[in-house]
Amino acid sequence: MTYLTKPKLHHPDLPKNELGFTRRDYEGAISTLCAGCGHDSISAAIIQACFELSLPPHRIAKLSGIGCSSKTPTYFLGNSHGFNTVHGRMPSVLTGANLANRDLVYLGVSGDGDSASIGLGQFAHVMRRGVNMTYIVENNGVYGLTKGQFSATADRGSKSKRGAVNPEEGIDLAMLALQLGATYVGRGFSGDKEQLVPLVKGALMHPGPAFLDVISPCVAFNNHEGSTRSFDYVREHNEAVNQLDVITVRKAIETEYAPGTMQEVRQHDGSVLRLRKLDQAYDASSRINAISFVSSHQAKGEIVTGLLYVEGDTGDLHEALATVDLPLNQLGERELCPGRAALEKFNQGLR
Ligand SMILES: Cc1ncc(C[n+]2csc(CCOP(=O)(O)OP(=O)(O)O)c2C)c(N)n1
Ligand code: SF4
Ligand SMILES: [Mg+2]
Repeated sequence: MTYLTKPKLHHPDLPKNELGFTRRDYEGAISTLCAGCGHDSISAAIIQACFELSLPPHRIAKLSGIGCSSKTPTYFLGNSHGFNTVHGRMPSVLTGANLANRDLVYLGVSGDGDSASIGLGQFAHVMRRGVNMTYIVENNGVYGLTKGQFSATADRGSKSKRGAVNPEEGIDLAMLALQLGATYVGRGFSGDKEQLVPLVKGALMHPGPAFLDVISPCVAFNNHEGSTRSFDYVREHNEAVNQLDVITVRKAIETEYAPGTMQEVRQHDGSVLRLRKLDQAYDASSRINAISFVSSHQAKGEIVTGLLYVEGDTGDLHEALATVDLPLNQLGERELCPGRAALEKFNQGLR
């Protein structure tokens, strides 16, 4: 058996969301990851975010590559669409699915090996093309599934469990996403659910390419002294710049903040992202500011977390390509097969 189903018993008083679903309706099979793995906390945050946003499970498509992180979609959203692709190829499959059916909410889940090594080219192009999706990398600095080799996000000078020192520069995927044009970029930590759940909610509501780098310690191979992806190291070097509140259009905006302590971003669908600034100097609406702030803090060994950058009113790949408004499976035969004359005209246009 490759997965274990959960018993269907529900407590009758479990809180329900606007659709009448409980949190249990957003869960998946029982996790077979190592006890304490950061990835399980990210799955819990995704479940919480989808439950709180009252997303209809059948309208979500979850896609992943290969790795412990890429196995996790089995453990959440058991009533949603799912596609487990080849190692590093999730972005192209997600792009194709999104182009065929723009009505679904796309959630790509990947690992640092999956996205920063074999899948780096795919990662770059899905960001620069502006695919409307939430892309989460569960970043532990190692290839967990194949027993703990350094991945391309491991910091130079960090130590493996057996004491080997990583001689290569690490890739910061959040910085890359910023440079490549993602319009919502955040960094979270699997050990900080209070920060992570709103980051995931904001990403799911965002109408463009949203990227989250979530530091997620691997307790089996990368949670020792000398690692820069251990629970202790991340807690000691975590520099949170803001705390996010996601206000959907259905909810009234009430909270008051002192001037200068809050940054508000209104999104395309009317929802509002409110950033309670923890660092007064941090401006999440400037891509250049985000790049310079994150890199200067990185040089001091600090891990900057929070919503690093967001653009309010953004377009996506469908807008750039001027595609049809309806998903392909809702088009009739006439639109899908307009006849020989239309094909001839189209071919002439390409000559
Ligand atoms: C084409 C191909 N090459 C190599 C592998 C072996 N492999 C499986 S998972 C993996 C790395 C996984 O690392 P990561 O994406 O960081 O996920 P983690 O297990 O750390 O969550 C590798 C190299 C593979 N499955 N397919
Ligand atoms: S090997 Fe590491 S990444 Fe994989 S399940 Fe265990 S703790 Fe998690
Ligand atoms: Mg990994």
